[in-house]
Amino acid sequence: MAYQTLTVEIEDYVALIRLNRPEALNALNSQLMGELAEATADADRNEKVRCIVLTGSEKAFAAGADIKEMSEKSFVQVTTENIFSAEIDRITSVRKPIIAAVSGYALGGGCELAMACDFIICADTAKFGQPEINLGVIAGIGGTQRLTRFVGKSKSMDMHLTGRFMDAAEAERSGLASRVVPAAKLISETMAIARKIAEKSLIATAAAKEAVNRAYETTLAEGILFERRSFQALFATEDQKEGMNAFLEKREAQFRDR
Ligand code: CO8
Repeated sequence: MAYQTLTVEIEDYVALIRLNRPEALNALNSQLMGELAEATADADRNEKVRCIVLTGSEKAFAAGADIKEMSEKSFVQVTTENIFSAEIDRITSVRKPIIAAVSGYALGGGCELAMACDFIICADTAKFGQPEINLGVIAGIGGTQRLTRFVGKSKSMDMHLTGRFMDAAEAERSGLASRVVPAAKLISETMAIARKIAEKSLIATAAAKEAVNRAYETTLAEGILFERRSFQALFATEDQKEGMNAFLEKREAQFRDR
């Protein structure tokens, strides 16, 4: 399918989705969010895709929601349109792992979009921020909740109240990004990580994703029970037998998603 605000390339079972509105530093407008929800759902259905990488340009992952598109909206409009909430929900309901590869600015809705992915690898040039406070508003697609869960209350408050940016080193140190890589290697390194994930059993990666995400939704005891049941259920798959037999036979496992 052809998109106007992003591109999709599929290689080695990894879909690389690039946001592509360079004239606005990949600011998220309704067209981009609609296309992104469609592209991720498409990748989720596509048998040639086992992991997804979402990225932007070297200068910006995304500089936030499109301020031009939003500025004149009324309270009634933003309430009835419920902007971007359906799109973010569609993206977070994708079963396959999604890695955000962040270079340059990930601000406002851009930071929120990166956090809605499963984990973030960033370039040493990355700058994260929730500067909505400077526009007289606050984060609107999960930032106050997700950033707080990533980095804790103190740093999250600091970011949301002052609008300051966090650099790559601080993002890694505080748990927002899982790894920092040199900017020139961001895509190659992230694609290598995605290819590694793509080699695993799709049933197991989806179960791992679901169980980790559960940690944000429930109590420890419920989460542990959920994990235990998922672990036990995986013994009904051929991939569990293949994975364990391959280890014992000292060979590479050949997972077949069964
Ligand atoms: N929206 C629209 N256009 C943008 C945005 C944006 N968020 N960010 C940058 N642009 C445009 C600029 O207007 C400019 O366009 P033009 O050349 O036509 O004037 C072009 O991109 C290049 O930008 P700059 O010239 O400003 O580039 P600089 O390198 O000087 O600065 C910055 C880069 C620091 C990233 C700067 O552009 C900036 O501060 N941008 C805005 C960042 C921001 O405030 N983001 C938060 C937006 S609000 C938000 O995300 C709310 C999320 C929740 C929404 C939920 C919906 C309900």
